[in-house]
Amino acid sequence: STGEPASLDDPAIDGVAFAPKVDTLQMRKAILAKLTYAVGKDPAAAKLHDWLRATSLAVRDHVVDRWIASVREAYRTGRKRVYYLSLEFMIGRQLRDVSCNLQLDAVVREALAEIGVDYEAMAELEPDAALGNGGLGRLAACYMESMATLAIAAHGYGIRYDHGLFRQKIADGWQVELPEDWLAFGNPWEFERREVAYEIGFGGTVEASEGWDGAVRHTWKPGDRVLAIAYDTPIVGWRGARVNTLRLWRARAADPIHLEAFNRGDHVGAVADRTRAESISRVLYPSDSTQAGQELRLRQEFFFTSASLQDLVRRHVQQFGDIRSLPDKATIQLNDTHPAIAVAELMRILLDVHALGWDEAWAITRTTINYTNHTLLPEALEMWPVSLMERLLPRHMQIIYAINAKLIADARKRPDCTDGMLSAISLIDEWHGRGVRMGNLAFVGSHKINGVSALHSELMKKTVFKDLGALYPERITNKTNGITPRRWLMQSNPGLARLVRDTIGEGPLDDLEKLSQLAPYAEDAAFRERFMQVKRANKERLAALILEQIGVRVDPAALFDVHVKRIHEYKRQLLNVLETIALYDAIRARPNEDWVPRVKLFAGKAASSYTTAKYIIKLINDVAKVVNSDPATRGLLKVAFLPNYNVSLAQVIIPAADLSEQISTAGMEASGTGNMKFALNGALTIGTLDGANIELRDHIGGENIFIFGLTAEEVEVVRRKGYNPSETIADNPALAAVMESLYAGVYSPDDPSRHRGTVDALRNHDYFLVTADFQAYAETQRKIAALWRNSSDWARKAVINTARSGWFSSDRAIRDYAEEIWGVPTR
Ligand code: GL9
Repeated sequence: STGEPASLDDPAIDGVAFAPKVDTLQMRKAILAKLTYAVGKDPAAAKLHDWLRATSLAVRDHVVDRWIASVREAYRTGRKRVYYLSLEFMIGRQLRDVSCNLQLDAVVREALAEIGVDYEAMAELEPDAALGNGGLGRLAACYMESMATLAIAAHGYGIRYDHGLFRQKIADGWQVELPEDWLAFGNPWEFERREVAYEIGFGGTVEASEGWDGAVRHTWKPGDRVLAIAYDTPIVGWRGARVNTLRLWRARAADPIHLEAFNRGDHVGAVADRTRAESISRVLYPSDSTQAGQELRLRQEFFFTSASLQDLVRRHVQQFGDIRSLPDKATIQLNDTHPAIAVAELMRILLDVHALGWDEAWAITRTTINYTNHTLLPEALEMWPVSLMERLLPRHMQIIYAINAKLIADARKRPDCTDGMLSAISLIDEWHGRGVRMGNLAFVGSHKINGVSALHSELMKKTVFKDLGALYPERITNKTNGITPRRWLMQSNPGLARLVRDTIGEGPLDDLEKLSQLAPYAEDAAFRERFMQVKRANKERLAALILEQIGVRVDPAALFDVHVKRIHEYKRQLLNVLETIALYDAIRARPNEDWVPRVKLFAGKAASSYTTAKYIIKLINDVAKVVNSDPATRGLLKVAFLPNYNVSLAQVIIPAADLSEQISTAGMEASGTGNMKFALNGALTIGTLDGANIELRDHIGGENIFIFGLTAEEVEVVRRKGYNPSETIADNPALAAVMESLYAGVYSPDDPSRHRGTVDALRNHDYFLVTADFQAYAETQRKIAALWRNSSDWARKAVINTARSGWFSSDRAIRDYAEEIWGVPTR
């Protein structure tokens, strides 16, 4: 009932834009057929969930046609494939994304309208695939979409977690974590591949024997084994340019049950092994760079890395016959160090399974693998205890020691070699009770190592990879992050997308940098009016959501000042809250001043073990409670914390923002990607010179962004000299008053000491330099208020933000990876 079978060998998959030809009538019939025969429901009895499933399946048929064509094309042309290994893929909802990219959105909408189903309400029922924590996981999702858009033959590899990132509830102002259950109603977007199963070993022993050629061969005899089962999700590129595969692994026990134990009456013990094995793919590691449940995490990392490498090596050998050509036909991108064990696992496969010699195996490994670093935060640099590694992965530890010996020997040959250098580059850290430095392992095993913004890449060379970078300077490169405009403009902000199209045509849809053609319209009053009308409509929608979710009424005419991202001290939600309190004090002190009505909107999750971050959430809610119920600031200031920030909520919040808060301590946010999404949607940014904010300023112009605060270099100097926050506080009466009121419990009358720890930390150490940047931040906020009063000037800058953020498309980022790291063509 859908698609022409002939499209399976569609030559257009080589790069020509394509749209399935299907009319509303055909789509309606297809949806009804799916409802009847796949869902098994009578239309008269169908619930919205049933329609969602039927619609997804009807749309999916069009995806499958393109998918099969894409796979065939890769085999036919024998081209190089990109393998993107990531422990996180935060892909969000699929229906709108897929329909938009296949240009089926209008047809689906009309077909459902004819049936009498509310598309918007139905689409809301789809759960987010939240298989990630934050920026790193969302980046992987944007990159998968751009790789398909640019017609790169790419495969994503990760874990199919039963439970994605926890659901956040706010109870009495505190974060409460609830399990997330995205698979509860099944998942129409995945295809289970029972036949694609690999054994993943853990523990056991290594046997050495002499091979036919006299060389020593090692055989790893794992103590236990888990099966990795593949689940494939098609990833559709813009205009169906290509459909790639996201292959996620699920852990299964080799033996589902111990029958003997069961028959003995031990009904629980009979499935204990199974439960243990399957726990590997049970939950997404909830941490955002904090410590935790070590062994299971290491098992997860090895599990998905080994399955992915076995799979790609099998595919390569099957197609090309010879493992030696792997680097010509495959390139592997490690998304952070989580899959860094790939360096040792690929070596093991080449040495022990394919019987290559060390040098040849090492050359193949080192030309095939690349590594992206996403953070310089020391607590996020993975280091596994040597004892744990030796127990769980004995063969890999042998290989790591051998790599290390050669690395050290090479370094010793250098005239400038020092002991300090040797201990810094070593794969083994001897300082903290012996650990394997996964960052160093990833570095030495990689062809290219990239940071995610210009500043971050430079800092990488000066900090974590100072010595390795000096040894191998040609390896470090920068690839500034990007975001997909399909999700972050077309789907999330259809009003703006329509305005762009009406004004400058289709160009930006295929090349986001063509948005620059919008720039002259910043001077056109009628255009600005339409631009701000779109913003206004988005704000009304968000205002309705805020009211519905937390019962706070906000005025869509107010300045929407938005701070949404993971809650972390370095992201400095606290700086924003302190300034909010200062503003509240000022309004009450001078009620007759011409205040700009403002809504301070926050959202974000705190890692479950990160107590300080949880107190920040509670503080925001405490402040909200006081401010929102005070008649003195009615209509002038509202504070709102929206629970359960995720991709879908971001898609509603970001298009409605006037002001984007990107205020991390300079040098600490590797890139940020929210900053790009906001600018694209016409929000102005208040930000520090950190991460990609710097490049954002360079592209949109210093006059269209509000930069404040210490630079990364200044932060370094201030910290080195020893910062004294109490002096800064004493010099700033407004800040001092804020600190005192917090300390006195003005915002926590039920527990006056609740926020004293926060105040003490700021007064005594203030590692994140909140107080140091307070004055500059507060002054910049007043400038922003002044600009807001001149609505045409504000609108001009908003338009320019949209017009000049095309460079931040993930298509640009992926093109750079393709040309400079992977060596694969793009369309
Ligand atoms: C991060 C960085 O902190 C961000 O600045 C960066 O934009 C993204 C993507 O490169 O990667 N690194 C990291 O560990 N996280 C990031 O967001 N954390 C999470 O994803 C939770």
